[in-house]
Amino acid sequence: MYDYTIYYVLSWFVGGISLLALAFFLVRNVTFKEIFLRPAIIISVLVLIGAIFFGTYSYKTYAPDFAMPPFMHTMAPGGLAPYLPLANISKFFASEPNFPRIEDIGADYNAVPPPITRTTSETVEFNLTATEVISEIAPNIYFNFWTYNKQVPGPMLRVRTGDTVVINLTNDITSLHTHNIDLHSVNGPGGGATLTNVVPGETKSFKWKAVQPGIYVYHCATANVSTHSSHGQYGLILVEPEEGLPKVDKEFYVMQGELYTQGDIGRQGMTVFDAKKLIDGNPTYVTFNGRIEKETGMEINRGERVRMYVGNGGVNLVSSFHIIGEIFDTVYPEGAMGKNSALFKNVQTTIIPAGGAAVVEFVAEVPGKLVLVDHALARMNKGAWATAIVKGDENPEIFSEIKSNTTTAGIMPTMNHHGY
Ligand SMILES: [Cu+2]
Repeated sequence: MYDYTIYYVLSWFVGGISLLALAFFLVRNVTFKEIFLRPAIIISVLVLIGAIFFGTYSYKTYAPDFAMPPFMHTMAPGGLAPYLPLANISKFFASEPNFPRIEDIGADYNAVPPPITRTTSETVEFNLTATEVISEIAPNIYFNFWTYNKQVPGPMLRVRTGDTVVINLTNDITSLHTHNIDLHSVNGPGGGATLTNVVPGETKSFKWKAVQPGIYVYHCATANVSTHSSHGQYGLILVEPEEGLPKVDKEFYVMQGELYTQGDIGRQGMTVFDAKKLIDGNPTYVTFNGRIEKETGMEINRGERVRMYVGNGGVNLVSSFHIIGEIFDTVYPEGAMGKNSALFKNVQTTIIPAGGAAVVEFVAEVPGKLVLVDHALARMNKGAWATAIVKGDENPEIFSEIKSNTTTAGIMPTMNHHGY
């Protein structure tokens, strides 16, 4: 995992040594001294160094007080974007052996809690653990994810309107950072964040009443909020309406998220968080369920009615959620549900805001592969896609090929596997 980091450091080290050796040789060389060690040249160089210094000083920007509310940011006063202080880098490497290694960071699309059948309110309790782990964004591209329960997104939670919900949040002893939880389904300061700030090894609890149905995002809201969310700390909680949701055959849990890493997309080895890209809103990777898909995680039988709970952990992009090869017959726009809440019918693409969610439903009429995307399609190149397989017999009434006797060879350009 660190091969590439070692090569990187070595190349700087070897390069630096050779430059020093060259400088040493030149300074000792008589001709060099004769040419360059003259007052005019020395003064020019000093003036240049002075100009660089004052130029850099005059470029001081980003007053922290308008960057965000002062109580919500952790960067040093007057500092730039929240870069890692050098001390944190050494702290990271000292703690690194303790971080759990996770084979597959992606939450299981099928891990949706079963529908609630009871008709009375109860007190429901959830235990979540904030854990900082190491896992892969794609094969051989490693990242220090911050998680709830060692997965991205965190576990999907399900309660019923009227329930009292107890959240116990533990911060794993191996963590380097404070974490908390803000549930958008909570009415109260910080959505619970103010009551759940936990340092490594600590547990805090709070309770709240689920008064409004909907599908809600939860996330870590520790300063810097956007840094925690863009390390993977988000998930969904469904507050079912009292009467429940209509029965479907299959339910899936999907969340779009963003990862900001230094260097170009595809850089191998351990990749480091890039705060500048975060502030600029230019993620290196856009993912469904935490990482680039390894294998199809959703299976549907032809004719089944499917419901997907789709969230957007953000923190910068609005998702234009679409499934290539399907039409949503029903959408709960922005996750709105319950009495007097209107459903959308027959939708091709639905908007899911950063920190928002939607529910989409469809019947899989035709067998084959479905592709979930953010239809801002350049994001597919950054990983924003996932596949679902529909199994079963062909359905020629809905979809079939028309065999033709004429050949199109030589007329249509042949597409290669990249689709160019
Ligand atoms: Cu956090």
